[in-house]
Amino acid sequence: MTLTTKTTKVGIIGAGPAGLLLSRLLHLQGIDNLVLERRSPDYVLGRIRAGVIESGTANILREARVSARLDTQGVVHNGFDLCCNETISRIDLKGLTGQSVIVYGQTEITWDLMEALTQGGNAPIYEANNVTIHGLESDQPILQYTKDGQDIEVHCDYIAACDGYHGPGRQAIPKSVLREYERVYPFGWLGLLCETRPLKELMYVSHEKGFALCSQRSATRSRYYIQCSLEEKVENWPDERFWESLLERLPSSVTGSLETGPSIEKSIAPLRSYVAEPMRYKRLFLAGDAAHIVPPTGAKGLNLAASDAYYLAQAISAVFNSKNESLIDSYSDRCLKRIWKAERFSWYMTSLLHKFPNDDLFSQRIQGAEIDYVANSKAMQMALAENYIGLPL
Ligand code: RFL
Ligand code: PHB
Repeated sequence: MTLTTKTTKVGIIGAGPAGLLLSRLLHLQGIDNLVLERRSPDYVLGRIRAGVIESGTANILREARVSARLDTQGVVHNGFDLCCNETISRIDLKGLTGQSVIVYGQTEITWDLMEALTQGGNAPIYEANNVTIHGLESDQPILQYTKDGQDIEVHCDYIAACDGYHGPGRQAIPKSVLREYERVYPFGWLGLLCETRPLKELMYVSHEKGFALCSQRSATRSRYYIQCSLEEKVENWPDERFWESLLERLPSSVTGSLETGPSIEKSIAPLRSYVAEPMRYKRLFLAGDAAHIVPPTGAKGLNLAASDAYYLAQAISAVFNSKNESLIDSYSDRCLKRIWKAERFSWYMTSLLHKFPNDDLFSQRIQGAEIDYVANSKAMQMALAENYIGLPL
């Protein structure tokens, strides 16, 4: 087999939100880069994930000049409902903080970024197989991959691993350097996407049968989640069973207005909190889910991926455009400060709203008291709102 050699300033593994956004921001700074993605574009766009965009993330997307559809089709949400059995408390994000969030799917952001990269002549390389990292101890690390039966190596100044939780990037950091922090929750989320009119705002529900969330993608597309056990299989959840379980958990004032319909997609996601430190080793940088996972209850995963990409683009462009290495040296610490606060918030929301199978009665009462406190205290609502809209970049 012949070996083709290429060079680039920044080799990026992964064409999820972190990799695509980093590529776009670097491209706008005139910094040559190459994105390698092992899946096809359709596969990447078929993954149904996040839906809540912080205003800071929206500003990054504006800076990346990929916000035309976000700004016209994204739905601004000024608050959300927090429910416990029949009690509904509105968390007035706008009233409490002066800010809102935008509901706009990760699929749409991914599409907007793919389109911008392709238009800019910097399209990712999809179906790049067996990506491996070499020469991390040198000044020119190498990414090797195969594409259409050809072996290709890319000589890079820097490598950005934006390859998600299971990618090869983090594995390339020696075990003696990496510190890992993890919490695995004893449940998952079963999600259903359907073409029906959603509730007006998002609704997070704590119920004795388990957590539920009513979310949305657009005026005609809804996304719902229910807490499920880790042993559940999607095949055992025909739509009728899903709707029945969801309706059981919602307050009765809402059940009449909930539109049900056939699912377009249904999947189960386990819940995990995870952080890897540091997010840099030599010329390799981790960004997004490659370095950290949050349970989705706080709606922070995509937003953290965006802030990492933003900090990394700033740091790399300072090196190439101003010969200044200070931001690249502080990249990991700068990201981790923000990440740990989002980890705390996501853990808090998860602990507050889910039913923990092994909780004793004392823990259940404490959880009930906490929900009651949030429902009735402006100070608690303020703390929650401030985190939900996103801490400053
Ligand atoms: P991604 O999106 O996982 O992208 C990583 C990419 O790397 C590719 N890859 C490889 N490419 C080449 N070679 C290899 N060996 C490779 N290995 C992997 C993968 O194919 C993939 O394309 O990570 P990134 O870019 O860091 O983005 C992170 C976000 O996707 C994630 O944090 C969010 O989706 C989390 N999340 C939410 N975040 C929010 O901010 N708000 C939300 O409302 C929200 N809801 C959610 C969520 C995640 C969920 N699931 C399924 C985990 C709801 C759910 C149910
Ligand atoms: C979603 O719409 O997928 C979504 C919304 C809010 C969350 C998590 C997921 O907290």
